[in-house]
Amino acid sequence: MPRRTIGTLACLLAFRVLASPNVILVMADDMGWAQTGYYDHPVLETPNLDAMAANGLRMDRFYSAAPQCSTARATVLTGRTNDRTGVATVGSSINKQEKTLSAAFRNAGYTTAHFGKWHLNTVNTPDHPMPLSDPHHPGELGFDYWLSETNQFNLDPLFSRNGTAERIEGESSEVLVDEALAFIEQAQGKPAFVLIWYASPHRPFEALDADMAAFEELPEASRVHHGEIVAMDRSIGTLRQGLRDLGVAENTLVWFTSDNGGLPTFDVTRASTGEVLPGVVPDTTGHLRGFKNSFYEGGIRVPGIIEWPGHLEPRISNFPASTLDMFPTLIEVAGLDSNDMNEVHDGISLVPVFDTEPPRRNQPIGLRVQGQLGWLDNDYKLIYYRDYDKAMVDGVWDPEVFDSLTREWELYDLVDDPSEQDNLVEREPEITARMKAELAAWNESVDRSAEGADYPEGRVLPSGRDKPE
Ligand SMILES: [Ca+2]
Repeated sequence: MPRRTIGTLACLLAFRVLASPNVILVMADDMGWAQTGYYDHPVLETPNLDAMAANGLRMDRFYSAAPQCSTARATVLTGRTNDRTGVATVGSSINKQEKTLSAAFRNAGYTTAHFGKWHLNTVNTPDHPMPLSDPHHPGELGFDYWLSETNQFNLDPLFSRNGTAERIEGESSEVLVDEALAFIEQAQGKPAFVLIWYASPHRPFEALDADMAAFEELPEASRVHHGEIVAMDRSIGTLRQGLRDLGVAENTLVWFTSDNGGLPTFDVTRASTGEVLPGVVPDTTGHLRGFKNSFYEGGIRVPGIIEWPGHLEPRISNFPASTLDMFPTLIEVAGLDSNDMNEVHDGISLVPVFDTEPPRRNQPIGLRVQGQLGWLDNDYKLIYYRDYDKAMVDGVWDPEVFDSLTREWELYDLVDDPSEQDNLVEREPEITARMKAELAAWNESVDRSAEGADYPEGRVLPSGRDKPE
């Protein structure tokens, strides 16, 4: 081969390496916004998340675009609000007609893998975490490799490895990171797109004794819950060190977040089973109002960090951003084909935020779950909402009381009033009217998507493995 051709190839190869970084999306499950050392949590230390935040883009106004597990995960994988995708509520599955982030990476030559909690499938059998007969397992949505469980796991987790049940000894967050690092090491020169979706610190809680040692003063459930975060944080340290050891840290973007806000401080009794779910103390959301399932900030604002050594200067951002932005951002970061993203989508690329603080976000963040609506536009958030927590009756969450609540319009200035104590709907009629109109137009667009208007067939095909007619 002529020397010049070799040189050109080397250049092309170097560009290719730079243009196709590994991408690892790491997501905690039910970790509240305030549950990090870098926000000065009163009892919890998270040295590895703190180091990642100090070495990356720490986003202090990062949102999950839905306040619960399945709906939030749908926004990550499609770049669209959950109701466009078929994921109306917890346990729903993504329509097969959706264009997914994993498929976009695979089409661009990446090897793709999912590790951990999935919760976008419908079959959940007691003896198998996710059989191949499940038509919505990760392999059906663009993942080459998967070690997954429908929902919860803790110590010595039972996973489905590409459809085969396998129990693995160890703490679950550490198991997931070890497996993900092994996958990246074995990628054989291909760039890797990897999801690490922890089941921590979600209920049921289970932690190693050593990880709970610092929390002896806390009630039992809170002690174990925090112990799960300690293990998860340690696994993040293992991940960061592992990438350095493999020599790929500077060619790997790692994006950490949580799927929804923190757990309530009060006990909740499940009306259906009578099971008491103990509250978690200290407070999981800091000064933010509400918890998981809520459209208040405590339900949706979550930790957000992007680390990409050598490509992204460490800084702290207050730019409002969400899980809907992951798909457009990664198209730009990894040079994916924009035709591999659904044309109607809800986020924006955050690449400009990597090194500057844009004065405004031009695309508001829409929220829509089970008839409740939200429109987050820079400083303001408008919600049409009934407060989940108002359905607590003598410590028991009552679905009948919840159904009887009427939805109300609420407007908050999130900068002046981050705890959302002062409803401005009456005092700011112009802002309210403008945001209501924008929200109404967006809501109609989501209705059209939900009916299948964005798909080539013009309708939603039956789910499962059904092929277009
Ligand atoms: Ca969750």
